[in-house]
Amino acid sequence: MERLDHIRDEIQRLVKQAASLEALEQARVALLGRKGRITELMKGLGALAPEARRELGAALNRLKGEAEEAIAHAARRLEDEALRARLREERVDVTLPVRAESEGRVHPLSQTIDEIVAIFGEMGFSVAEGPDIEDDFHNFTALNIPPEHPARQEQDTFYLPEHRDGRKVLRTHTSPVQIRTMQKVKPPIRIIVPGRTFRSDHDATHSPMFHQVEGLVIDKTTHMGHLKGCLVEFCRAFFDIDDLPVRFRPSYFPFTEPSAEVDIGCSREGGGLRIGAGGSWLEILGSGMVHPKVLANCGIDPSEYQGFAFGMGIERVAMLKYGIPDLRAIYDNDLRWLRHYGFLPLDLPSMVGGLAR
Ligand code: 2NL
Repeated sequence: MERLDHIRDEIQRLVKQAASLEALEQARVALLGRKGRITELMKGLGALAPEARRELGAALNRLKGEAEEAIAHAARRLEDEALRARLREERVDVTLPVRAESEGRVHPLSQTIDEIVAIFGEMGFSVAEGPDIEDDFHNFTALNIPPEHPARQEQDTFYLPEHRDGRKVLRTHTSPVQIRTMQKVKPPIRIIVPGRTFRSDHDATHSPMFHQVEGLVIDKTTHMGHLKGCLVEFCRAFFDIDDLPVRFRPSYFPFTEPSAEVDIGCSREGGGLRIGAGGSWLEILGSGMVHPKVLANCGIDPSEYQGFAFGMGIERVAMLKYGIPDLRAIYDNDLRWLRHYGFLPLDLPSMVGGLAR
């Protein structure tokens, strides 16, 4: 019993002194391990008379419990201390600016998409997305594109091998996402659809994979005035020129009626091009009132609803805005090019203080 009191003091000393979880584990082994002090005493119980064995056995069990409790308590204390130390040391200041020497850049196409999304976002549009691989109905038929239309030819469109439910195609525009939205959502609808698109075209000014943003607004009384106001506002915000001239020129698309091409003012001097007032025009968007047949194809009653749609090429507007001369360099992933034309990660596009800085 005297030895037990002695061990009890030792437990308190060992456990208090343990400065780390490793040291505590050593103390546990020294007391409760296979050859630990308490374990050894328990092994010796068998040699005692029944009376003494019962008394000492009970005392040893109590002592074992106390030791386990003290060790668990110390372990919790050490874990708490370790966590507090980490929280003290490993603080991250999320308000710090990006390091000037940071290598990462946002690709100008991503930056341009973010800017376009920010502008239309302020006008109440949300972003919709859909699959790159489409079926004939969503990519062509629903859009009132006739079977003999050149866009449907093998030459212009990437078709996948014949499939059990017909021929699949790499979408040639992002319109199928709008078709899917109209099939699914009861108007009012106000979406923009940025994304990858594919056409069998490859030269200095065409890439077989490129990007588009299309937009769609459907409501009971949406009219051409809304189309014009929305797109004039967009052009001026995107190019950051308040008095940018914008004109609507009659055109034709199978999926809109009437249709209009949108031009912005520019000046051409000595082979150069400057966006802004200047007597010349540059086409940047296609648009129109959604054809009643397209609405009907999507299960929307054209006598109840109407709306407008538009589309633009992202590479083209990115090249215009940021003075990128060569389309092909956009996809080369040349880090020198990215360092020159890319954006810092925190150069977030916003309408406050201009979109691009
Ligand atoms: C262009 C022209 C345009 C649309 C795209 C559209 C989509 C649906 C219904 C009706 Cl679901 N129209 N999209 C309309 C007019 C023009 O894009 O030049 N794009 C680069």
